[in-house]
Amino acid sequence: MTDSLISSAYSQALEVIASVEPRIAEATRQELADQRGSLKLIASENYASPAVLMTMGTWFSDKYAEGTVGHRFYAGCQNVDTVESLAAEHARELFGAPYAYVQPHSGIDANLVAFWSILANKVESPYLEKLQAKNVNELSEADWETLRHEFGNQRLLGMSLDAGGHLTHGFRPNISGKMFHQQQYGTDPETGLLDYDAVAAKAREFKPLVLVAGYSAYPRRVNFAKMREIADEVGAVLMVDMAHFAGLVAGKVFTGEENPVPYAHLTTTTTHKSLRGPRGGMVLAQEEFAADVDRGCPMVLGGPLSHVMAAKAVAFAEARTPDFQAYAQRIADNAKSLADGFLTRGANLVTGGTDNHIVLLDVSSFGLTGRQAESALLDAGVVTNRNSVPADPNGAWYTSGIRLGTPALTTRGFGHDEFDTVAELIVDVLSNTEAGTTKAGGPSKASYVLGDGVADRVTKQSAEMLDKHPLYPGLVLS
Ligand code: DSN
Repeated sequence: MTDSLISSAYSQALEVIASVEPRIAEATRQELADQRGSLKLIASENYASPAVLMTMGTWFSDKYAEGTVGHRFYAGCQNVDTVESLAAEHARELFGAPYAYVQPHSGIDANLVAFWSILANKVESPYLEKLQAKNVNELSEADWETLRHEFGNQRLLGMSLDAGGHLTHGFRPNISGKMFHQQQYGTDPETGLLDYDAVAAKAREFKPLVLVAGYSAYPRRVNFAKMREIADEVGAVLMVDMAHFAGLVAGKVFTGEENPVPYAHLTTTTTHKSLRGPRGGMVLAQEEFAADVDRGCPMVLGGPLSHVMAAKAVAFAEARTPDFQAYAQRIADNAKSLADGFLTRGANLVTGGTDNHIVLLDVSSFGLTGRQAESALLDAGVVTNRNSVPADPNGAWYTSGIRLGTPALTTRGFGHDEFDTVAELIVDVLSNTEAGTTKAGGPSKASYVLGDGVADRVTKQSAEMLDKHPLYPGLVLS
C-alpha cells in the first residue's frame, strides 16, 4: 500500500513538473537512476526516507517566518510555530539537549549561529550591552568601531583541515579563519590520532575563546570529556561540530564520553548526513547560550525554511526508533568491514583503520593523487570524494586521499560481505589505474589511464550488489 502510494505520488509529481519544465523532470528521473546504479560512498551523503523527502515538497516553502516561535516578524505563522516547536522538541529528546535551534539552513549556518552566540554571550563590552538593550541609535561610529574590534579580535582553536577538521573550524580562507585569530591543532604525525596532550598544550599557550572539536574526515572517535577539560582549563567555550556523526550519537553508538552533547556548551550539526534527514543544520545548546542562539534569525540567518524544519521533525521521529539505532550500529560495523577489506589487501589507511563511519584511504601507494583516484573510481561507478591526508604533499585540490563513508550503502542494506567486496573493487580499480601525463608530457596530478575492461568488470560486480539492495525498493516511476 505505502509503496504504491509513494510510486503514484512521485509519478504524478513528475508529470506536474514536466508540464512546466520537462528538462527538470527528466533530470530528476535521471538522478534517481544514477543514484540507484552507483556505489555511493561519499561519507557525508545518505538517502532520506520518502516521508522526509515528501515533507520538503509542500507549501510550507511559501511562508516567511523570521523570528522565533511566538515572536515572528511576519503574521500568519501559527502552523510554522507548530512545526518548529515539534522539530525542536524531538531534537531535545533525541539528543538529551537542554535547547535546540532547528532553523539553520546548513552546517556552515549552524556554525555561524554558534559563533555569534559565543561572541554575544562572552565578549564583555559596554557597547554590546547597549546593542542588546536595543539602544542601537546610541552607538556612535566610534562605538561601532570599538565593537567591531572587540568582536573581531577573539581567538579560535580548531582541528586543521588536513588532519580531518572542517573549513568552518578556522581554516584561513574560510570566514571562520578571518573573523577569528585562529590556530589549528593537528594529529600525531606517527599515528594520525588526536593527541589530547598536544591540544591542551596549544590551548594553554593560545588561550582561545572558542575550542572547536569535531571533524569531517577523521576516521576515529573523539573523547569529548577530555576536550571539555581542556576548554575549562583555559576558560574556553567548547563547540562541537557533530555534523558527520550525529546519526551515531542519535543511534546511541557514541555514548558516554564519545557523546558530545552533555560536554559541549554548543553542539552544531547538519541533519542530512549519518542522521539521514533533510538537507539542513541545527544548534544544540546549554541553557546559558539559548537566548543568543535564538537570535540566530535575523542576526545571522535569513528566514527559516519551514518545509525543511518540518522534514527535520519527521527525520528526528524516525531517528528515535530502535530500527534507527540498529542502522547506526551497522554504519560503524560496516566501516570496520570496509577498513579490514582494505588492510587485508595491503592498502594504507590514515590512522590504520576506523571506529566511526569514515575510512580515509591514502592512495599514494598506488602512485595516484586523490583526484586521479576519484576520477578512475567514478568511471567504474564508485562515487567517492578526494580528501587531504595529514600533511598532504598534494594540497587540498589534488590531495593524496579518498574519503569513504558507509551511511548511504548501509541504508540500502549493504552488510559485512558487501563492504568487503567494495574494498576489493576499489583496490581493483586503483591497482589498474596509472597516473597520466600533461599535454607537454610531464607528470600530471589530474589525468589518469584506467586499464582496459576494468570499469566494465567492476560495474558488473557492483550491479549484482546494487540489484540485491535496491534504493527505494517500492518506488516505481510510471
Ligand atoms: N560537505 C561536507 C562533507 O562532505 O563533509 C562538509 O561540509
